[in-house]
Amino acid sequence: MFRRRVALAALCLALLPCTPALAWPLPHPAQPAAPAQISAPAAAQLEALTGEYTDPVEPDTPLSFYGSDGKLFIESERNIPAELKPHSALEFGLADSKTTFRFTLDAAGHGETLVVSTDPEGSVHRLTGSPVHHLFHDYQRSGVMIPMRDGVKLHAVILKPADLAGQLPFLIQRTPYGVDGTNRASFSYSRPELARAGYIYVAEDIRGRYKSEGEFVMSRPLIDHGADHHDPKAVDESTDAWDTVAWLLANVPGNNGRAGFIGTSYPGFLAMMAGIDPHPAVKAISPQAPMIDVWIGDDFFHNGAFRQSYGYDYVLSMESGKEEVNVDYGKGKDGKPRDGFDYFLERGSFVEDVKKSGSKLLPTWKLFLEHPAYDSYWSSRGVEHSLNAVTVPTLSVGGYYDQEDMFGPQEEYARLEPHDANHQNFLVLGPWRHGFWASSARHLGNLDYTEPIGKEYRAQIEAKFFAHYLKDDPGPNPSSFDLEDTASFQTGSNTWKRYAHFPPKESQPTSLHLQGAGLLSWSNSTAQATTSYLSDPANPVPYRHRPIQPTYSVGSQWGNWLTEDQRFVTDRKDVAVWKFPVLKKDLIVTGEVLADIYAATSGSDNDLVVKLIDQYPGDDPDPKMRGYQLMTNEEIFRGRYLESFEKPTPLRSGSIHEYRFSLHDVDHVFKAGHTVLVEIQSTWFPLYDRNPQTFVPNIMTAKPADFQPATITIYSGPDHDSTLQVPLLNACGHIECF
Ligand code: PG9
Repeated sequence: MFRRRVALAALCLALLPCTPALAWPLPHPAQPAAPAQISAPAAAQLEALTGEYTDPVEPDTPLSFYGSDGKLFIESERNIPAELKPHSALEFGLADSKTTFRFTLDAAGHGETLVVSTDPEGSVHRLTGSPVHHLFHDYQRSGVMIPMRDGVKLHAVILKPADLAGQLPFLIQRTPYGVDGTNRASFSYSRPELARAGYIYVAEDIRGRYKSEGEFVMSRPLIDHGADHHDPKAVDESTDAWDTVAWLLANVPGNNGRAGFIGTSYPGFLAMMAGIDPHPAVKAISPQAPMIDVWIGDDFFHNGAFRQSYGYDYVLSMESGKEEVNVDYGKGKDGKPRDGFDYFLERGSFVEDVKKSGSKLLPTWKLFLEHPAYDSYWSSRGVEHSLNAVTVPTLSVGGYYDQEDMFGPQEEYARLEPHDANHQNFLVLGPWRHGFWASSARHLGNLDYTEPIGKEYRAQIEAKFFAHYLKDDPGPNPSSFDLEDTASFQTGSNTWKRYAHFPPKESQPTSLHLQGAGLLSWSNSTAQATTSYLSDPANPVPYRHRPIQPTYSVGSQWGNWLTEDQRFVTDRKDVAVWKFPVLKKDLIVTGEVLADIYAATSGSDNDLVVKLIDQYPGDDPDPKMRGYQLMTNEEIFRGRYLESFEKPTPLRSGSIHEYRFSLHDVDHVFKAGHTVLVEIQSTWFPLYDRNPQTFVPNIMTAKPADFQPATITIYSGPDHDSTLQVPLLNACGHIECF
């Protein structure tokens, strides 16, 4: 979930870096304890604190403090000026939040450091210069109810910059997560570059959410646009986008007749919908981490494997009412918050999760229970089937470490690319978690990008994209939009790359063979070999370090799990490992990684999880990365769907089956001195429900006795050559050079 009305800690985990600069405004601030009344500080005291304070670890959103009229103010690039209330001579707070700012003074009595109470890392900001002032337009807010063709009215907030003359385009975000908190401060905070550029910003509650009328349908299927476009009762997110644009053009003066859509995740899907059969005024869309198909590869299933903890948590949060509710796993016997691993293991299967939830049967839970396979209920929600034209310039944005919708943006770009005769299909990929390009951080978990890549993307690509296609005057040449096709922040080398197509034509799919004895090699071995492990559903492999908190709870580690060091599971007996010799030369892997694995099970159903890992050397200059096992690609496939996603079939026990599936795109340099690992396992819990490993018609209702250990055997050698296809950009003629 991209944007939720949650406390700061959850907000900064889910979306933005936990830097104090982003600690406010909160949409619904918690009520602070009333501070004792302190008399106003003297002007000289305020003067002593004046300055710009920078977090040395995340230096790209410094905080500026200055005195005016006997009051202390704070602002930053993304925070409009706000007055601070004195709690003591050196501690100040914001009127509407619990955030406090505590200064220390140097020997001369001038501000030296600053600690912001909400910064979980406890980082200390240091005085780095004079306060800096930023441009914030005078966005005036109004709330409206916009009628749709079927009479349902949708609630929207409009922000119009009163200080800008001339006609402006609309920038629209439609969302299920509530727009009441949208105002000048929140727009500047969440999209500083676009707010500064000046748009008529519109945020709209979709059907059935928050203050909008009508019924909410999760991932609402598209109607038949050929047939139904003029049927006033046939509505979907595309017609709602159309009707919204039509109403805005007619009712909001000062517009230039153009509209753009932007959004991340669910709002990304909604931005994509605005581009399907678009209103003629829609001139640009940027679907960011959109879900494309929640059964094939996004939020709820991956290749048929059910995302149990996510499907449970998200649906409970979203469908319990018109607004999100918090999900809680309760307390364990020790009185501590319950570990999600135990919570789901004890319940057994999804039907038990639902029964014991204390909630009524929610619509999407019902769908999970009654339609576990890819039938028309799911395929009708799959947007990829409708992506057969680039109707408007489209900027898809995705993260290589997106824990929710990694598949969506990659698939959207790939589906549109063959139809892109006019070069209007663009892609930006970077090593971000879900939506993390909204932050200006240089770090993601333990990863150090060395630059604020989100900020660079927003300023150099996103802002220019919308200016180019929407504004009457997009600005002088140096600021023009110049992306040919794809921009990717390549990990390992930590550099931005631009490609005329993704994957670049030069990248060559190359087989990495899983040989016997745990060896990875560019050549196939002449001898047949097998690698086996016992997969026991009673003791599944955790997908991330335990304890596992509810997905979006305060302090949840959900956001960064794809970047976690895999050493916590590599030595398990139910994880098979193949290793490449230490690299002599950098290995540049750019494009889609494919798994092609020959495997057998002693049971009649199974899951295969395949991970490609960059193992750092033991003497890496960064102490926290020494020996680190960083996943670059990973995916799961549920064996019952090998023949068909629509009709699951049992696997023949002992027979060898070929599992061929995508591990998605990557742009990574495995550096000389590093090692490449491939790992295969058959559980990844509780993100994925456990496969009973004995075929049952519906895994959602599997009984405890159905869950059985099974021996999984992976084959290597001439007849059954298990490989990973890796797209090499720097193949050096003789592949052994690595
Ligand atoms: N990943 C969230 C979601 C989107 C669509 C369907 C279900 C979940 C989100 O962040 O909005």
